[in-house]
Amino acid sequence: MTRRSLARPATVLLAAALGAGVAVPVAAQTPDGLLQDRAAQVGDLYAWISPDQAGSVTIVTTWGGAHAPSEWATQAWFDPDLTYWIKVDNDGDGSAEITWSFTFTTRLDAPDSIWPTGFGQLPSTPPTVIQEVNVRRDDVLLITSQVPPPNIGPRTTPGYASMVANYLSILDPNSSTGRVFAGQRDDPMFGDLGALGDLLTNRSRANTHVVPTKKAKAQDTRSGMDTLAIAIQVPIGELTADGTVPSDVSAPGSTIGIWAGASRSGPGGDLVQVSRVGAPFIEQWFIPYGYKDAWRAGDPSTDADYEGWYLQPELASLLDQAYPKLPTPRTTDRTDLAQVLGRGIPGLTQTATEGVADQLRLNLAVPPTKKPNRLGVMGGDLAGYPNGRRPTDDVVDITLRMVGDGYGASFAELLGAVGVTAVDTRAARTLGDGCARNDAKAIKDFPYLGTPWDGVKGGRTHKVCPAK
Ligand SMILES: [Ca+2]
Ligand SMILES: [Ca+2]
Ligand SMILES: [Ca+2]
Repeated sequence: MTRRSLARPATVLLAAALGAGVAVPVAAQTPDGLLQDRAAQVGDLYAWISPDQAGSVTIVTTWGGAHAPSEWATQAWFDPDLTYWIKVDNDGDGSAEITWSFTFTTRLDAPDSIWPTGFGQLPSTPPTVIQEVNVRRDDVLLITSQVPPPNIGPRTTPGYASMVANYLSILDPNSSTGRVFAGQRDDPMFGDLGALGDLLTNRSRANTHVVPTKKAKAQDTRSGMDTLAIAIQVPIGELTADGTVPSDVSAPGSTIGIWAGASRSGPGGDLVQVSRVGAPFIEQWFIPYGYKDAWRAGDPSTDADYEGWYLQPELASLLDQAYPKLPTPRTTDRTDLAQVLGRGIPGLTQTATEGVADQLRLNLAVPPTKKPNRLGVMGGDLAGYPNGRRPTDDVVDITLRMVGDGYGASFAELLGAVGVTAVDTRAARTLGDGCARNDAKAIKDFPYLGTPWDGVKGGRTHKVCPAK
């Protein structure tokens, strides 16, 4: 196999997409595709039914990227000029019926102090900087709750792990239901994202890459890093269109679509949407640079414009070029990806009837699994991604295998039974990043994400991660 260039002119890609007969949105006049507004970046979106709260859905979002624990003074605060939000579509039209929004106020209780916090064991100083979160559902204020200080170290924030319980609030005090949390946690995203960014390298199979290097154990390049998280837990009956708790998996009203993003106050005070995330990796791996700005400002109800990028994913071609010894995945007519990622799996997660809509779809009638399989539906576990997303779901491996035509026998069979053509090439089941688990231990109950690494001890970055 000859070595080929991984670079392709954008015009070729655009022509390919246009050839699909699908409308492609007009890119902004000067798109750069770069999200410079770091605070507004949605890291990841998770939604699942936890076995310890089977009547509720937990939705977790992470913000502002990962930060080193010692960088808390500049990285571990929410931006008071942003409106962070989580939306739910419960009738399958791509538009939201429910919006929770989160705005933050920063209070300076000791403006004359040079020190940002007064927590811990210096009794003379009151906390200097206090953040509070105002939680609204459809613009109605539900609660104002305090944000914990970041995990600074044993003198300032001793006993941090048990402290989190003091910062959980009831989401809706009127009905005394649900819970909410906003603050620093371990970044739950795991993966050898550093190697993947280098021409889709799987470090544990680097010898088989078109640019071969010695293979090595995969590293979790997000290990030892913290992030900001906003989490809510909502009773299922408050999410459905008719207020009931669905029990029929195949009923159309059993699945909801979820997405999250942030809006910034623009000139004149209007909110301008600057980011959004539904299913993982759609923006990074499917939407080209010239369209990312428009994508981030968009709404799932108009995502049909982007269907061409699902049907002819550049990622399939890049995987083929990066791993020439693997069977060539289909690079056109990928109705499987448009269906699974953009519309949902018929009978399991399908919501939208027309076009694609980027949402994380969750079937509320599928009971939670006590011992989750990291490959979710691909691993025979119907309570995992792409049916919602649990923090333990290995969305890197799942996505790369779907795109690379390595669906696995049971997932391919499940899709075939509902009329979706999925290909399972045995060799393509090796696609992934060789990293199977997060470094921090999840806590047993809400908000589930692990305790943040403290600024003194720190965490180990690039930690070798388990392959299974
Ligand atoms: Ca709707
Ligand atoms: Ca982590
Ligand atoms: Ca992985």
